Formats: sequence, structure tokens, C-alpha cells
Amino acid sequence: MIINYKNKEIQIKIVYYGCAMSGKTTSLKSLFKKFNREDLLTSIETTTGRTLFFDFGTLQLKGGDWMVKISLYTATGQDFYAATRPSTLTGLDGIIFVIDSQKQFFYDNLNSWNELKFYLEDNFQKIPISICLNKRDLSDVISIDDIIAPFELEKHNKIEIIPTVAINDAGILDSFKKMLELIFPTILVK
Ligand SMILES: Nc1nc2c(ncn2[C@@H]2O[C@H](COP(=O)(O)OP(=O)(O)OP(=O)(O)O)[C@@H](O)[C@H]2O)c(=O)[nH]1
Ligand SMILES: [Mg+2]
Repeated sequence: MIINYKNKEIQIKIVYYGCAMSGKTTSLKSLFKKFNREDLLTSIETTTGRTLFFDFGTLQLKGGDWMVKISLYTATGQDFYAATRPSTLTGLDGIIFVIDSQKQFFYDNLNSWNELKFYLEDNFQKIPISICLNKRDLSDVISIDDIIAPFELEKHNKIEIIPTVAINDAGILDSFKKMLELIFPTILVK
């Protein structure tokens, strides 16, 4: 986070993280669409539309006298490019963790969560995390209760869980707003 008191400008970084194909890129594209800023989103993709390195874009929001510049990234979920994930995570202020709610991908989600824990070390339980239970339009999906114990959510200070359907833009703005609400108290105390 960078705070410029002279220009009244705050810069924050949020990363969409989660297992392969959980819907990170779709969620970020949906968010930029909500702000009518699809032109500001850059995706580095393979020819089949999978994220090669990351997607990246910046949104600017006004909060009182202050301008908040929000850099948004998705980390690639493909294990072949896993080496790029730690660099995408550097300097982040919040995580939007996108879960593929289909039961068959439960352990892919859990592995991705544990990998994030490994990368963020001691910060993991302190960093604001907004969990999107994505693909709620599909059948045979997990419930919120299914993740609480395996993900050890009780250890986290700043967690929100929101059901989303990224392909229909459902819950995307809500999860983003919840993310900002989790981050902003941090800004105020710094
Ligand atoms: N049914 C359904 N499909 C979805 C939803 N969100 C994303 N998808 C589909 O899931 C597939 C993967 O979505 P992406 O957004 O590319 O996933 P990703 O997490 O960015 O994938 P990687 O970058 O490869 O890790 C695409 O075919 C999307 O259309 C959803 O809410 N419901
Ligand atoms: Mg992607």
C-alpha cells in the first residue's frame, strides 16, 4: 500500500487467487465490466484463453477527498506456470480467493489455499481475504460449512465469504466491496 498525503492518493493491490479454472479471469473481467472499464484490463493468455501469467488492470475510485487507485491481478491457476505466482503476490493488500464450488474440485481448492498460506507465511491469517464460492449455478456444489474447518477459517481475522456466479456477474461487485471494507480499516490505522 502506498499513501501519498500530498496528493491525497492511496494505491492498493488486490490479487484474485485460486485453483485452475475456478473463474478468476471471468470474475475480474466481470468487475471491470461493472465499472465500464473493460478497456483497462490486460490479459496475458494462451491461445485457448487460459491465463498465461496474469491479468492486470487498475480502477480508480474516489473516497471523500482521497483518490484510491486499485491495482487488480489474477494469478495463473495452471500448475505449469506456478513459478509466476509468488511474484504476482508481492506487495498485496488483499486476496479475492475464487473457489470452484463443484464438489469434485474440493481438493484443488484446498491445495491452492494451502499454497497461498505457504507463500504468505505469517501474513496469511492477517491479510484481508474475500472468498468467492464461484459457479453456484452448477449442481453438486459444496456449502459454506464444508470449507470452514478444512480451510481453518477461524484462524483468520479478516474474512468474508460470498457466493458468486462470475459468468452471470452475480456477487462479483459485492465481493469486491467486501474486500475494500476489509482493507480500509487497515488503511485508517496505518
Ligand atoms: N458455470 C460456470 N462457469 C464459470 C463460472 N465462472 C467461470 N466459469 C467458466 O470456467 C472456465 C474457467 O474460467 P476462467 O475465468 O478462465 O478461470 P481462471 O481461474 O482464470 O483459470 P486459469 O487462469 O487457467 O487458472 C471458463 O470456461 C468460464 O466460462 C461460473 O460462475 N459458472
Ligand atoms: Mg485466468
